[in-house]
Amino acid sequence: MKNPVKKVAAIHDLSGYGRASLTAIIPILSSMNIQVCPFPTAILSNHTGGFDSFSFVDLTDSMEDYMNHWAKENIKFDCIYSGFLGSSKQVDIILNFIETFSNDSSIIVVDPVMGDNGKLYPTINKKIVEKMKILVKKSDIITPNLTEATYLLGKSYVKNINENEVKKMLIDLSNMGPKIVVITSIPDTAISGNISVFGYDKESSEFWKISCKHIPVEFPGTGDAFTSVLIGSLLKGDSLPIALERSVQFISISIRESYGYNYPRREGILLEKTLDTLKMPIINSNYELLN
Ligand code: PXL
Repeated sequence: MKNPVKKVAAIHDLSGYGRASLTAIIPILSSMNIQVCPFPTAILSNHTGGFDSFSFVDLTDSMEDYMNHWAKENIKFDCIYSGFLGSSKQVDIILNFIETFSNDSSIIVVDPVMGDNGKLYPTINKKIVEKMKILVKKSDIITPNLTEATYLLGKSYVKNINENEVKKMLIDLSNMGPKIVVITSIPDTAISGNISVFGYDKESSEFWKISCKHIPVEFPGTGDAFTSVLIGSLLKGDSLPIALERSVQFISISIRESYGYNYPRREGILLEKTLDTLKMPIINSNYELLN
């Protein structure tokens, strides 16, 4: 049976405050006319980026029971999208989830949410990094930022990286399993003041680059927003470069919308002001095919 509305299983934490993970993913995909079914990995009072403290309930022990009730309903998802994990053990549960709830046309997206700016987030440990590599093997698409890409490859983080080095990382990551690899948050050394996203499609051997002006401010949750728009766009049938461009545009528009207001950056981008732009046709004027 074809789903009348595309369904995404979203395997992420619920952080009550701060517009990250599920509180960004649900409104974005819903605005793109896609149903989100959350499979929560942990419940936090707020995300861990920029707040002095947070409560953290790891849901590992309840996840099997939770998904067994879905299994009885014989649900199949058009996309299974995982992100922030509460423990390394959750990888085994997610592998089982993929087996149970996917069919031949489902896309498996792993955003290996582990860190940023060269460092791991406070609840992420080496065991989670190791298990994330196993999850990546089973994916069709991964969307690490530069920090997460280096952790997956066991490399050290360097901010100044040239295009050939990025291409090598994309190929090395795709050799771990996924057909499509996207690396975000790459400072553009060739054009100073720009930041880029690179995508690689293993089947067509094409490398795509989408750049935009770097606005010198960091908002937590933008990685979750980026991958959500990418998934929404791909599920609507857009090509990879157009989906990448739409995602870059949405993040760029949202940062510009938010930047001018005086509020704590840890509260994330002002999604509520920009969600409507997801309904607009995209004018793709930016993507480049690299040779
Ligand atoms: O946006 C990634 C993310 C997800 N979940 C939690 C986080 C973060 C980033 O800080 O703390 C709990």
